[in-house]
Amino acid sequence: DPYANEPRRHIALKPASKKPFNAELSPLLLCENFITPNELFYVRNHLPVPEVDPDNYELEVEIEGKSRILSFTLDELKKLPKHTITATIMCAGNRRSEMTKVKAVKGLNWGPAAIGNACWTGVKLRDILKLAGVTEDEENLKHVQFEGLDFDATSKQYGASIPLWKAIDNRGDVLLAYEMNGVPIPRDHGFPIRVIVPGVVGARNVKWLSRIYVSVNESPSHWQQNDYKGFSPSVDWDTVDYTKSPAIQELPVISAICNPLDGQKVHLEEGYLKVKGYAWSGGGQRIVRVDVTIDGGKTWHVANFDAQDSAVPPKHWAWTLWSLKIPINEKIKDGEELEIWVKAIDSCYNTQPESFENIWNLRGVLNNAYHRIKVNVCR
Ligand code: MTE
Ligand code: MO
Repeated sequence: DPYANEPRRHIALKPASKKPFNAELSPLLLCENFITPNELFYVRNHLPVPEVDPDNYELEVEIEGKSRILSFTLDELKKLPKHTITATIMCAGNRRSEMTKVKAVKGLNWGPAAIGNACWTGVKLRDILKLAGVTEDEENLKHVQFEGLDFDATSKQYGASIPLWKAIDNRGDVLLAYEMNGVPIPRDHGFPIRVIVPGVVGARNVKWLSRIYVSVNESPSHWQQNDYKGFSPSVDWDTVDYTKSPAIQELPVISAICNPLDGQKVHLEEGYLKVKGYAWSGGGQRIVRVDVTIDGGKTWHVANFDAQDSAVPPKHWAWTLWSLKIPINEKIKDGEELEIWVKAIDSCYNTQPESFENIWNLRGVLNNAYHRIKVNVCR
């Protein structure tokens, strides 16, 4: 069993699949911490978790067209200038369970908690690339490929790539991280080294990093070429052509209500309904406003920000936690159903689509329509 040696997991992580292990937290717990505790951070593994001996760990760095291969031990990486960023990572399939209600999609049935926010410490990828002789204005080299130490039954490793500009730009903040919230990165999250590509889809944040390849083309891996891409709602499994869509990198703006839960009975606090959640945008954009409605959009209430990082766009990588007390009209009776909607607006004034119907895609990615939940009022 390739899964015989998996790490222990916190019981609060509810598995969406066990082999490979994929799990998320209850949204109620998720929005309680601006920094998600390591043991509660969602896990998205495509393959068994590799066991890596930190003393024998080596990272290889190769440049297409150059014969020299650099290699770094863990100690050598730790001696390079150390940086810390606070960044949210989100799976492209976060909130898939809502899109699949419109029409079935293929993929893990994620709720709204395939997302987490952490402090990541490590070496700037830019510093490594400079040591390898890669410059800001390479003419032919366009991508940086990453390979993980996890592999499938045919010995194919997990892999992905990002554009070279993101890797080399000082504002890109791409890290080869060895710490998560001040401790060595836990096994499930990529021990001993994982790539943190802030503002970019989870899939490019390669865990258990073994090799960096600076190249002319994108990663040839399945996950770069034939997965993690968006399509028109009219594309189905008979007509899909993966060469026709670009790989997802920066993610669009998203938000979700974490408390109350969909279908919950809610108690009013002195005539008010308390609502809490998160909002986040990719590409280093900051959340500037979160709007909530309980009357189908006739009245929008602006939420308060309970926690937001001070970083400025386009280097704002962390999510925003928000809350709001909505006054409930006395005419609303005990047991009556209320529908709550939320949408967020980012610093580019981009906002979320209203419904899933028009953004539906066969793989169920980019699920960022208004989050809509129903609750029953208890008087
Ligand atoms: N890296 C490797 N080596 N193997 C993987 O399966 N999964 C990716 C990414 N990096 C993956 C990986 C995906 S799809 C996501 S969403 C994030 O890791 C999840 O990171 P986490 O498990 O630390 O939350
Ligand atoms: Mo993912």
